[in-house]
Amino acid sequence: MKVDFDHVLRRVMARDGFLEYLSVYNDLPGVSEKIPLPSLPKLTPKVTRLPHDQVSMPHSDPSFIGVKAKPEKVPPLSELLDQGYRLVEYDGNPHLFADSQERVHIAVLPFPREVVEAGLNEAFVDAVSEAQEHLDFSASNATDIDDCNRGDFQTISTGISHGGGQTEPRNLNHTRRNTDAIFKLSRSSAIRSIARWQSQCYETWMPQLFSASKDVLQRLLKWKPSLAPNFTSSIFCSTTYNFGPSVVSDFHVDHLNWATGICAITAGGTFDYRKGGHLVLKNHKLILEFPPCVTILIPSAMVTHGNLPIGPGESRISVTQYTAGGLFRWVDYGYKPASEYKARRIDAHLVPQEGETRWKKNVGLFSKLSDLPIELAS
Ligand SMILES: O=C(O)CCC(=O)C(=O)O
Ligand SMILES: [Fe+2]
Repeated sequence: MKVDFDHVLRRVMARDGFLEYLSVYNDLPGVSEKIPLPSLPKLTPKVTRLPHDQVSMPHSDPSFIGVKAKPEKVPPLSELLDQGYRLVEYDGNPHLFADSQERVHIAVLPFPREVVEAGLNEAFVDAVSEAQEHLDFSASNATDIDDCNRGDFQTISTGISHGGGQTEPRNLNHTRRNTDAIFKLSRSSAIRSIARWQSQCYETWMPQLFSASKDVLQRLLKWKPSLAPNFTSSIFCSTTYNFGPSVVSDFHVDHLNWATGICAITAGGTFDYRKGGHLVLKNHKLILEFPPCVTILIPSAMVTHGNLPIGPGESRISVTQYTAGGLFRWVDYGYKPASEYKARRIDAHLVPQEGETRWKKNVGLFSKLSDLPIELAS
């Protein structure tokens, strides 16, 4: 019998007191001064404190996107350990990494057990493999083995985007054939549940950043109702599917993502997560064990990240959701291109210094541990 994973997830979320975020179309238009925290029972994540202050992380001058960097190979585990990297084992519980200001910076989050036990990983792999058979990776907004700049694997991106020469925000274009395959994939119950869970994780652990991302999506939908989000249950504007057999990314930053925004990554496949597939974070010298059906939230425009290889005969896929920084710029600049916005301002010389103010304000949206409904082990 076919399992509806999204239904199982919603049932578990309702039971556990998660705020069910039903639709991105709710509460339009949506900025509220005070961000209500999800009505969760106290959670007891593990917390690791990092010595870094997020304010000193890399960002572009106007602070909408990150800084472009050339991808490079991730050194082998033994070399990373020699360089002083720390291996972080996965123990099945939520694990938060906070910066020196006690702000949640990175989160490693298991999927609810009931959904995994219902066979999520297998269904995720099946849905992605089936789409891969039908997709044409030589078409636009897809990358083939040879030209994917994050590693040797095929990818396809879909959703609302802005940047890279587009005159205004729009849905990424796909051929008829790819549109059909993406539609089928994104309607599969495995992918719908992953999309919902990724957005829910963002809301739970970084509620203010979540709210800013939701606000941008809602404003965009109001500005141009023909824009179509990938999922009604997720506030992220874009999704990238990374196809197997071996998704092992080089060290990279996703510099076009919102400078302080989160990329939610969920892994799948058949591999020994104690031996490979780890997410390596260069800025923090961390090597995170990353099993199938675990979701990791990272600010992917500021943190250089990549994977360790998996073993021969193993397979690994991943799906990510994020929002492009160009979309935040479009909304902040009054739904105009940056050139037009600056040309209309008589005090255009102030625009660069406003970038620094924006950066500090947005870094302040990462939740403080003390603001979250959590119990910290003393
Ligand atoms: O698969 C992963 O763990 C990382 C994927 C990633 O960083 C990306 O798609 O940008
Ligand atoms: Fe990435």
